[in-house]
Amino acid sequence: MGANMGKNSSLLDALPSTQGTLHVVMLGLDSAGKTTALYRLKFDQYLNTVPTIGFNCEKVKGTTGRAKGVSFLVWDVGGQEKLRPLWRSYTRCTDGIVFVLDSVDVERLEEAKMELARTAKAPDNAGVPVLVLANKQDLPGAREPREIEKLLGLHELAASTSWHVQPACAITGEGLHEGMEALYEMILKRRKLAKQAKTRKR
Ligand code: G3D
Ligand code: MG
Repeated sequence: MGANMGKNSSLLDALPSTQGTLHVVMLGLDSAGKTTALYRLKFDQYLNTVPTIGFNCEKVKGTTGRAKGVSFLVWDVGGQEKLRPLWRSYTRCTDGIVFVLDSVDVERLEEAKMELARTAKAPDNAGVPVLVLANKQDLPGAREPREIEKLLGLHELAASTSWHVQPACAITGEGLHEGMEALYEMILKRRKLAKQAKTRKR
């Protein structure tokens, strides 16, 4: 954790300009693989990094499909409840949520489900697309996307919340960029719908 964490303002001042960058928050239970996924996404490209101040934050570029060249500012906020009021002020207008799941850890699936529901149902996050990274697919016993869909209760989320389950292995990086592409597609779809709704109102 950064030792120089002062007031909110100094945190915000430390952030890079994010014009045209999509804001993505990475969530999930401890040891699901959030940090591994973030640095694996980052590792294949060489972009400026942001110093870690109680959490990790990296600018990552999409490499596949329409997400190619798109900049994402990805926040790996960890499980540090204490810091949430602080980062919430910055992540309020998040474009997407990446929920990282340990696909083997069946024992904590219920806990993961609750955490995801809490996040998706927060008023700040209404309609924000959710990418579920079904991580650790390299391990024996890893659950398949279809099963995870059911176990996480994704169908119970609000109809306005679009979601996608992407099997992944954060260690090799398999599935990570495909996941970001899927998230980007959902973000575009949401924007298009918002724009149409606005036009109709006129
Ligand atoms: P977190 O940031 O969500 O808390 P980490 O999780 O990224 O710190 O990862 C927790 C542990 O899971 C790490 O192992 C990491 O290597 C492992 N891990 C992450 N992704 C994968 C994956 O796709 N496959 C496998 N097999 N392991 C993964 P350690 O041993 O360091 O605790
Ligand atoms: Mg971590």
